[in-house]
Amino acid sequence: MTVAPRMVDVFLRYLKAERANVVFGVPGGLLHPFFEAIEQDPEFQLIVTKHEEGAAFMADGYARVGRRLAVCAGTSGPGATNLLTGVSVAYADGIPLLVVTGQAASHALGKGAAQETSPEYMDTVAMFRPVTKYSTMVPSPGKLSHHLRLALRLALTGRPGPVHVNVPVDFWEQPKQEDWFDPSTYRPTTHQFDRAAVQETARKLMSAARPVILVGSGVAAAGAEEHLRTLAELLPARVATTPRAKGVFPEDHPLSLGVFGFAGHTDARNTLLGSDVDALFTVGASLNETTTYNWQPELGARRAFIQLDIDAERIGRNYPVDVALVGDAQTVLIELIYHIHRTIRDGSAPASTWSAAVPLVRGHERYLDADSRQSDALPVTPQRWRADIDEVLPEDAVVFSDIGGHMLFNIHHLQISRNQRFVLNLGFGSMGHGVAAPIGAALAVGSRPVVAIVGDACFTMNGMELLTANEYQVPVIWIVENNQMHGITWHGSKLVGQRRPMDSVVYRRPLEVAAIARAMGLSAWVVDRPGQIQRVFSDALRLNAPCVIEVRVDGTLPPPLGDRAKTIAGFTKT
Ligand SMILES: Cc1ncc(C[n+]2csc(CCOP(=O)(O)OP(=O)(O)O)c2C)c(N)n1
Ligand SMILES: [Mg+2]
Repeated sequence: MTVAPRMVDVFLRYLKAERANVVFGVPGGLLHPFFEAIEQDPEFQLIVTKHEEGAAFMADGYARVGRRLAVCAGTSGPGATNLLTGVSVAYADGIPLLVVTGQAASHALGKGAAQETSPEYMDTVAMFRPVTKYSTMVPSPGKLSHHLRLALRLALTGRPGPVHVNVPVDFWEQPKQEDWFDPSTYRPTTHQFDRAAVQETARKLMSAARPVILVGSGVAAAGAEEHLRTLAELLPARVATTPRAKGVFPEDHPLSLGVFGFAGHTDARNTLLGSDVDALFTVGASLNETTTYNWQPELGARRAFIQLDIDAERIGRNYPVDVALVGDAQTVLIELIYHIHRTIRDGSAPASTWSAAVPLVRGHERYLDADSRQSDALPVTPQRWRADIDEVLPEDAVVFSDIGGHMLFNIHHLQISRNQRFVLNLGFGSMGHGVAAPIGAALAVGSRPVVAIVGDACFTMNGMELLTANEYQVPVIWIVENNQMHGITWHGSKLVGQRRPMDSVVYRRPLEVAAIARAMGLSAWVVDRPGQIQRVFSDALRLNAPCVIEVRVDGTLPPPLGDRAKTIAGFTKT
């Protein structure tokens, strides 16, 4: 017997057309028809998480690393509100998510149905509005496809972002009411650029003696890493990345200055804030607080300040620009490289003098705390085990960081090279993202090793999702740096306010991370000595299963916090 197509079938067909074949969520009554249809369709994988926030984080990881739309879903009421923080993370960082939530049946709306979240009660659509590009309750079954297409168009056009559709439970099984539209017919794939601005940029970069490029995460979002490298080598220009774009330009490249901003590198800071640079080209960098050392005016004091962003709203927001380029980073860079090539072919040579400049510092001396990187002290220092792991990190590893002191150590002390990737939710800065999002990423990238370097408190916030990874056998390696406290707060408290260490954030009972992981059924190791993690990590990789390495560190060593503390201290003064 063939069943007549229902609205839910149409909905699923759109998801398949957008290659969003994994749905993360926690089923519940008012979204049951959707989850049931996903479960029954062999082209979908339904990942039932332990908490909806984990589902949103995983979808975010899937979209961020897989570079495509991801879907998360929660039932009405608490299912929807539990998604909110994860969706906010995606909104802050421009990640395309389709968020589906349940709703009471249409005939019951306004009558106080169980878990009703209509505009008359706890308006979920309103709750999602500030953290999505579009949030709506579908008004009738016939309008479901229309609103879905509108949502998908917004999620995937311009600066991407999350969108939310809330669907009364009785709509899903209504008969199909609309014709099919192919994605190419409902959302534009435009490649716009301004030719005059591209030519002006080419002229300014060609005539600069000390051109520098500041790479933001927009370059990764546009898949423009290789184009950026071509441009830098062509001039040549020295290149720094924002903290969130760490590794988008390989940090072992001879032109790499490392990270500029929060926990960044001295070369990057001295170069970008120094007086030598005569052309600064920022590509997909929003120039926010963490990227600009609290909006340092020196960064703007250039003969040529060229800013490329997909979002016109960010152009000239914090620094006046000489040339504004609005567009997708890959599209504009292709055009720019073409122009520069043509100028060179016509006989001009780039004026860059970097080739004759003193080469950049490499090895341990590149970093603050060079001694701690080589220290044999027990327990191991946060710097030393990171220097150790650089020796064994696979060349195609995807490395997630969470939020805390460990993040500052990660930004400063890991070296991300070509084909590796570093992922961080610094826009919203939510703890726990680095624990759950790697599960989604591993599902998106299949064979690439996914490693999460997280703090003990981030682990306790969303660590139950390790059960999810174990159930579905998603092979993430979590390295949990255990300093038995909220290290960033403890160290930070000594620099701000009354400058007293906040001892409330030091645990009263020791946290046994490896033991917890084993109780969840994962393999786990404890590392506390220098030179130990290399072998343990290789064993973990061979396992090809979710597992945990607990690194017990000397927590008294401060992370590279300096500028942030100064910023906070500056904010609290009136
Ligand atoms: C959801 C959320 N709550 C609170 C914070 C503020 N915060 C930032 S880092 C941190 C502590 C992190 O501790 P841990 O994971 O152990 O990392 P460590 O600093 O010790 O390396 C807190 C509470 C946050 N960023 N996100
Ligand atoms: Mg900690």
